[in-house]
Amino acid sequence: MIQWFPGHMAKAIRQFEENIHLVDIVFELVDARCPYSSINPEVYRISKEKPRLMILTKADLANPNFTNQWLKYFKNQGYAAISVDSKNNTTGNYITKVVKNLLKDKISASKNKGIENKIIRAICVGVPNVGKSTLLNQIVKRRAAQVGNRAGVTKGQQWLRSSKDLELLDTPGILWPKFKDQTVANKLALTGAVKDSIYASDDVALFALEFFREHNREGLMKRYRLNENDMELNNVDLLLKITQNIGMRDDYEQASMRLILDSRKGKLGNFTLDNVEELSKDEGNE
Ligand SMILES: Nc1nc2c(ncn2[C@@H]2O[C@H](COP(=O)(O)OP(=O)(O)OP(=O)(O)O)[C@@H](O)[C@H]2O)c(=O)[nH]1
Ligand SMILES: [Mg+2]
Repeated sequence: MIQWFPGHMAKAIRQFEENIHLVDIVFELVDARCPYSSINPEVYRISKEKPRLMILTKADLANPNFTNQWLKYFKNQGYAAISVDSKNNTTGNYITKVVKNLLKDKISASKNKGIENKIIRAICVGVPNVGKSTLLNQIVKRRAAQVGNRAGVTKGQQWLRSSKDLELLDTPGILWPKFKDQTVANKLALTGAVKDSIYASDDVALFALEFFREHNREGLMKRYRLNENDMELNNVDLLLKITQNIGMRDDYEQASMRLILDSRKGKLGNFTLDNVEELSKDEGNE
């Protein structure tokens, strides 16, 4: 069972609620590799009255066809939605343009009142490690916010100022009190939104194997030198085989972590864990 809701999360949610009235727009970041599972229900509850921009981050690691399907899905739900690779230096200008376009009525209303350069304030929220600070650094074009490849780098809220009339509020990642189900928890753990110390790496590795053997079979076989016979093994035996092939003998926990880190780095290929078609099937059955 993965369950994580320490006190500082509750504090982060409270701060978000306290500051929502200060901003013109909410950047709701979700991970393009699991855009549905990383939607935080708390974000909707707190920000539903505000203009919102859904940003699918890490699109460079996701399956591009799935990203397009998800963008279509969110737009059908009435969201403004875009996907980004925040490693790309053009992303900051792109976001600035999208935001000014979304808020153009508000900006021109201010102009009519004689305010030439209205300051637009945005708050950036999402699960831990989704890329909030990295994205804001791209917009302000300097390393103003600390970033790092683990969940929980940003500890408190911080305003960043861009030269283009934008003020941006970076926030600590938030998870919600109860994950809907363990599949969601596994997806969040695999993509790095949950601290690595609080889940069993072999559980998440077995979940990953189940997914990759079906969806990224070639990438999995190549990375760990697996043959067709190996692919007949059940997940537990396949994990043991991989453990041997990468020279970790019987340390399957360490091998599990390696598998998780390799997949996060894209070493098994691009992937998207959430499938729009499965979702519409589920909704149809309800
Ligand atoms: N490949 C790729 N990596 C990204 C992207 N955006 C962020 N990252 C990486 O993801 C990791 C986390 O980025 P942060 O910006 O610190 O994430 P955060 O959402 O601020 O995380 P917390 O402050 O812990 O909640 C870093 O290693 C970034 O380099 C992206 O679009 N593509
Ligand atoms: Mg951060």
